[in-house]
Amino acid sequence: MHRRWWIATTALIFALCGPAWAKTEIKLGVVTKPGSAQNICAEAFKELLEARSQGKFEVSIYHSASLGTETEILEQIQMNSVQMGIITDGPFDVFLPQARVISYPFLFADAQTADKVLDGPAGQELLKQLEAVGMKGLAFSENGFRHITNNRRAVNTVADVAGLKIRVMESMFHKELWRLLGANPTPMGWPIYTELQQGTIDGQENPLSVIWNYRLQEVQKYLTLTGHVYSSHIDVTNLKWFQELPPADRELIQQCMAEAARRQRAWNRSNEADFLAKLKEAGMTVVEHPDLTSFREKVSGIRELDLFKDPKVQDMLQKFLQAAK
Ligand code: EAX
Repeated sequence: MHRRWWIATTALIFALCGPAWAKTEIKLGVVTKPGSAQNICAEAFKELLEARSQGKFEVSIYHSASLGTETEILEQIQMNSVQMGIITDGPFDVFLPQARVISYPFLFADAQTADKVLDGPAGQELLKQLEAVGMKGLAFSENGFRHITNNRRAVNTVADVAGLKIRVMESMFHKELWRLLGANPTPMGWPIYTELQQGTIDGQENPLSVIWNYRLQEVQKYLTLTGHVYSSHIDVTNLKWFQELPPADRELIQQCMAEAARRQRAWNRSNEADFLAKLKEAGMTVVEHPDLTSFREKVSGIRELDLFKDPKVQDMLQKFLQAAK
C-alpha cells in the first residue's frame, strides 16, 4: 500500500514538475560564419530569449553552411526539422514571389527609409504573407546595401558591367536584375570564395560587411559602391511550430527577435565606414562615386518583366514604392 502511494506521488510530482525541467530546443540556421551579419542577430536573439525565458528555451545556432545554402535552410524550416532562420531576403522570392520587392533596385534612399518601410505597414504585411508558405515572419534584420566587386575592371558606369560573370543569390529576381544590367549572372549558394579564387566567376555583389568578413578583398580587385539594392534578412520560424506555442512564449520570441534585429541593424551601420576603410587598406581599388544614373536607366523597365506581373507582387511593390517616398 505504502509502496503504491509512493509511486503515485512520485509520478504526480514528475508530471507537475516535468515541464519546468524540460528545455525546448530551437534549432536556428544561418548560412554565414560567426561575426557575420546574420550571426550577430542570431546570437543576440539566443542571449535574449535564453535569459528572458529563464532557461525554458535553448537556442542552438547552426552556422557556416552546416545546414546547406539559405534556400536549403528555408526548406528545412518549412519541414520543421529546423525551427528558425535568419535568412537573406534574396532566396525568399522562390518561395514567396512578393518578397522580391524588398530588393527592388534603388528603392530605399537610405537605411532609415528601409526601416520606415519594413517596420511599417508594408513590411509587416509582407511578413504576414509568409504564412501562406508555412513560415512566420518575426522581423527584418539587415544585410545592407549591396555593392559590386570583380576582377576584370573598375566599374564606373553600367557599361562596364557588360559581360561580367557575376555570382548572384539563388533568387529569380537577382538573376533577372543582373541580366538586365548586362552581366552574365550565375546563381549560387553562399559562400563563394573558391569560385572567385579559381576564376569560375569574375565577381559578385554584397554589402561591405560581407566582403570584409569573407575576405573577398584577397580574391577581388575592384569594388564599386553601387548600392543597387538594399538587402534585409527575414527572421522566420516554422509557422505551425510557432502557433502551437503558448501565447506568452510567442510574445516573448517575437519581442526578443525584434530587439535582436534592432541591435544588429545598429551594429551593421556603425561598422560600415570601418569596413570600407579596411577594404581600401587591403588594396582594393574602390570606385566610390560611380555613374548611378546609368544603372538606374538600365533597370528602369524592370517592372515590365514577368517577375512583377503577378497581382500579389504588383500590389506589394506598389505599397513599398509608396511607403519609400
Ligand atoms: O549574407 O548569398 C549572399 O550573397 C548573402 O548576402 C550572403 O549569404 C551573406
